Amino acid sequence: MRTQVAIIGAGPAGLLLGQLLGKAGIDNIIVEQRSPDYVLGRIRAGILECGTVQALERAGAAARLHDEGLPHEGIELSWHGRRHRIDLHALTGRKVTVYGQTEVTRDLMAAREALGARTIYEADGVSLHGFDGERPLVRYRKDGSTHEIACDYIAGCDGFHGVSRQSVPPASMRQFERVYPFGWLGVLSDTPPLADELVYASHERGFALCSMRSRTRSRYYVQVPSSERVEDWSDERFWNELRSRLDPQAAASLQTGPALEKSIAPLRSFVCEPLRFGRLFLAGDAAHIVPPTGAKGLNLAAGDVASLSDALTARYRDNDPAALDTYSETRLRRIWKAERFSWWMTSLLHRFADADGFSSRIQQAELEELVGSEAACRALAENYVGQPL
Ligand code: RFL
Ligand code: PHB
Repeated sequence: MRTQVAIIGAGPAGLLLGQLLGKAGIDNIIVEQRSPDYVLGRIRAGILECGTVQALERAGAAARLHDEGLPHEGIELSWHGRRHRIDLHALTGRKVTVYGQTEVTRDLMAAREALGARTIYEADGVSLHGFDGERPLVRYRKDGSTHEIACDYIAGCDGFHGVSRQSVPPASMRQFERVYPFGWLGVLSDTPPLADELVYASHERGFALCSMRSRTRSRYYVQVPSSERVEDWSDERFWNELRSRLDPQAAASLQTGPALEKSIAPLRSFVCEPLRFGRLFLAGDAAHIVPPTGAKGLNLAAGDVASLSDALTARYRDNDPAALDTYSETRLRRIWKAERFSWWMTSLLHRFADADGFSSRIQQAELEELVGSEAACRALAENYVGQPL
């Protein structure tokens, strides 16, 4: 087989890139190790920045998002028994949209099918070759035989554990990492959301987040130590823990129900530099991870592939490689801004088991500053809503 761009991974980054390239007339094949149902079964992000919505519009995959997505103009902080609203729209003129990553993925899969573009699901043993030269190659096994895709470029969109970044000689890259000593235990339930907007709670017992997928489906998280096992969390234990971390009014209005999904996600900050190795480009979680506190992961991935598709389009249409040459540097500036914000929001709202008295007082002073200062709220709001494309 031959194509112009071979894309590794059919998560939101790979599917969106494929769609943007397809719309620009650039042939591409996606190679994914899992089945479509497996990909759709992963419950992850819920908040889209306006730039991500714009990218999905450009990809021709935003119709349902506009029908069913919930525009949100603010978020709430629950702290010391009270809730404090941050008016994102008044502070920045922008909103965010609540629309699940699962739905984004579903819409992109449908759009890809309508374009008639090729996706190879359940590809085993995917390997990348020759990206340091002129003729890159992707090899994989399926149905008992080995297949090869010859291409001009490879886009590594295969997430944090993918093969793309691991194919680069370690001496050619630098990696920066922080692993946090806790994770998020998440529950999805068919119950009405706690409030009209997301509630981020900072409490002595730990962080909690009340989010949603629709007016009838909620998504909740509580901070747990990294050593915790999901099997030890009955629904009842989860709801009691969540309730104990909310202000009294929120706790009283929490509606509980059976968990449709329950899982623990570790929290990590990670960046790999650079993002380009010859004809291989990394995008999304393959290149960087943020803790979910700032709701940035999916949005960064969308920003990466929007910029990569523009760069590849300039290369093919105008024979202009300038944007491909600056992709890594340009994106890394944005990525580090999101890394800083996500790290800061995580540090602000979570309980650290090893925090001494000084660190705890500084954390409390910073929360005090936030709820009392419009300038501090604006800084948070600008980072939270993100930039248009
Ligand atoms: P993905 O989604 O991991 O997709 C990668 C795909 O590559 C496939 N793959 C391979 N394919 C072929 N060969 C291989 N060797 C392969 N190895 C892997 C995988 O099967 C998969 O299909 O990465 P992508 O596309 O870069 O997308 C990134 C986002 O998924 C991620 O950043 C967000 O989910 C992060 N995130 C959030 N981001 C937001 O913007 N807003 C949020 O509100 C938000 N909430 C969250 C989150 C992530 C969470 N978890 C579980 C870490 C909440 C949570 C709890
Ligand atoms: C979610 O709904 O899954 C979600 C929302 C906001 C975050 C993280 C996750 O900051």
